[in-house]
Amino acid sequence: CCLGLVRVGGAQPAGSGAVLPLIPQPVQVSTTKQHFTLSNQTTLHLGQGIAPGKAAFFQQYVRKVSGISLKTAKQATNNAIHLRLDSLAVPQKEGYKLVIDQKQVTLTGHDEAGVFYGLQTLSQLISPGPAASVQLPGCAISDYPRFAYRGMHLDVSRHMFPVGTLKKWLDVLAFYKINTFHWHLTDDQGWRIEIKKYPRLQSVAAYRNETLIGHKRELPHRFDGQRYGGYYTQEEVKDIVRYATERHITVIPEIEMPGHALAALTAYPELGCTGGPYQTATFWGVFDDVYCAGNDATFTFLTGVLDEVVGLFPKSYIHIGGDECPKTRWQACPKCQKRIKDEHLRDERELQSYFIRRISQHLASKNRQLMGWDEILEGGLAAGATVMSWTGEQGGIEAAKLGHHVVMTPEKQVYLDYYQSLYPTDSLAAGGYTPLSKIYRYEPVPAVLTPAQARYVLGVQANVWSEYLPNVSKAEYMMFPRVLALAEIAWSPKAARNYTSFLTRTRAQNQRLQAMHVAPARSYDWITD
Ligand code: TNX
Repeated sequence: CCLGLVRVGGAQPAGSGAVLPLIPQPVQVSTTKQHFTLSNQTTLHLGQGIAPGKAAFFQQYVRKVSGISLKTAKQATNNAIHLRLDSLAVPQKEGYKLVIDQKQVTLTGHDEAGVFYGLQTLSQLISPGPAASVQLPGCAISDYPRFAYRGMHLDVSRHMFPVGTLKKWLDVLAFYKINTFHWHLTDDQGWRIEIKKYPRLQSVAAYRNETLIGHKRELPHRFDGQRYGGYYTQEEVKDIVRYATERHITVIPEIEMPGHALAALTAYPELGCTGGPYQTATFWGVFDDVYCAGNDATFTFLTGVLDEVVGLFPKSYIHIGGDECPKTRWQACPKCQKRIKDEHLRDERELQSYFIRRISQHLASKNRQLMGWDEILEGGLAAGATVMSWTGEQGGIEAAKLGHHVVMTPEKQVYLDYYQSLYPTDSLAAGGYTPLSKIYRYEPVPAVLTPAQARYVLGVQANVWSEYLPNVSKAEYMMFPRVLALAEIAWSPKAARNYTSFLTRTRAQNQRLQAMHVAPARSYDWITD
């Protein structure tokens, strides 16, 4: 089909040598015939301003995949990897230059993130496997990201994953230069973050009965009426945030409101319009019972929750969900109707906007910015809100035109809970079809935006909803290698994109994923379009 028509990217200059197995494709690469030999004799020389711990993860990675131990050195020597900071030599934020010749490796970063990403590139050049020495290809790479926001989302409400696994995945995200982890912590099927002020979130909202959930073929062990659930303690949350920060990944927490709130309502039924009783959802979907927008207790509860959340996630955006909120209960609720009247609102859509604005003002008082799914545009967008465009591109386009920041996550293009193949025997997924090629060909900046409007597009994110991901191996099967396509569209220049080259490099990455104990799908072997 169309593979032959894909323009060969400008990133690999004509006449340069072999294609390096890197993902994302750097801005500029040229290769030489020389090689640098990495061995136990190679030292790591940390230049001015680079903290000794900065290269520790790189030393660990090299040891893990090859057995080679690199020592750090204060003095510059031959047979060394030199790390330097120089924001003049590398003017772009998060950018780096990497030069490998026979004698040495020189890595110059614009900032610490740049040095970090250069080390990721260097890590990717190492073929995994035990060895006394590894040959690194001679090259000169100049690189920096296209987008400042390069994200992956993970739903831990429908199914939860261990802290150790989250850390492993954070390592992998960093390896591909993704810098944002959007952590979907609450939903109808379970509340997964410890909030000390509201203990019933832990004892009630964190659990559900497993009788109806899922699909018999995929989840036979779940049809036994057992309780499913759990939550991340505040200590675990802090640990994840610390771990991510060391890897230049920002963690954005999501606390869903006003919809997708059934687990919280089960714990605190007085926050729903009918007063309950409710039951943490035992099947997937969208539920009519949402937080009551006419009850001030709802706002007391949510601001109480958010105050603890703000303390756990320093500096990040706070994502408040905002998607898929049915208005059925609000229509029948005297308190909600009174609020509509008192606040001179036109309808329930404006009531939702009132809800989000009130939360946004609270976050602003804590110096935090609100992020939400594109339904937060309904009834008017809160000042300063950043929009995540998931139902398509329209929400993102509208928000950018209004001068709001936007992250593009359109479901039909980049959802990783959708099928990656058309094989009838493929493992059950949410529906939809987002093969590797489709994600790779997605262009995050909608063509209808003017250059000035396009600047509001911060970047792009892939979303991993976990309804049909009951365990780690299924989650990895769905995430990898598709996350690699996302990583490349988020980082590499548009002109450098070349699907044929991407497939070759993805095959080479398979080994590296396995060295990191990740089991990817082999979706690159499927003819998908
Ligand atoms: C829609 S995407 C949802 C999620 C589901 C997902 C399934 C979004 C903001 N909401 O609650 O898990 O579809 O693909």
